[in-house]
Amino acid sequence: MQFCEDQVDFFRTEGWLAVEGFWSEREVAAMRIELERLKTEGKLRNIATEGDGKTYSTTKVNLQLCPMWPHSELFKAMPFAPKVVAAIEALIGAPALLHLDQVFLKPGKQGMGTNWHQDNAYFQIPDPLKGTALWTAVHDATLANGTLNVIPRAFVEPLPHERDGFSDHHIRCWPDETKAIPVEIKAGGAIFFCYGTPHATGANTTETERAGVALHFIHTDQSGVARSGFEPEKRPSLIADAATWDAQVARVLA
Ligand SMILES: O=C(O)CCC(=O)C(=O)O
Repeated sequence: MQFCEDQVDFFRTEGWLAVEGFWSEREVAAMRIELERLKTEGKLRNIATEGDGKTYSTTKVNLQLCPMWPHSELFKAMPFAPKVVAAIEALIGAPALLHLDQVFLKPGKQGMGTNWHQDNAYFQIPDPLKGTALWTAVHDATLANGTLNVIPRAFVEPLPHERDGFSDHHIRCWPDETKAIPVEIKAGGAIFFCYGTPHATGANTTETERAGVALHFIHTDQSGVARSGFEPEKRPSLIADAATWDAQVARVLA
């Protein structure tokens, strides 16, 4: 999938970009099967706390696995699908590196949102447009099940962050929420948002789960200064590998 100039301009001006149908139905089906396996094997853990950042919640659930790649050949191959490489290079420039991979899964009714933050509060790269998340909607992401909200054009200003009391490790900020855009997107859609864009997700008030797989990428020239993610010397180069991705999708669906 090649982005047109308008899409790239939109990303660089607004700090985010939504693309419906980025992944095929087959690919989404494979992701769901693989997430089910990881859940059944107990690989996802509840990071929701009671407000003190320490005591785990017994009523609210925010399931996370970070990183995913040691546990899943499918998710290990996903960042190198040729359309991902083309999209990332169009948005942040080439050469690029995989920085981090993770999943956020909110079970029906109990699923808790992730509070406002800028990824760059963690990663600290000098140019927030040279890093981007690719957030994949594994299920239809709606207002009711806690889709992603973004604040457009806010990526240039780093906001003060504090420990988020409702997570065992996250930090959060308090942007002007009147400017927030809730981005509803169908399963298989992708939302790209640069490292400076404030974003948050809501609670899942529906009966069914919703998952988002978040892959983070940086331009190679930011790698020496970027914090966290893969160790700097182990950040995989973004080289397209159609054969491995196609084979993994076929294997999981078989
Ligand atoms: O899906 C979510 O709940 C949170 C996503 C997020 O905050 C991120 O990808 O940085």
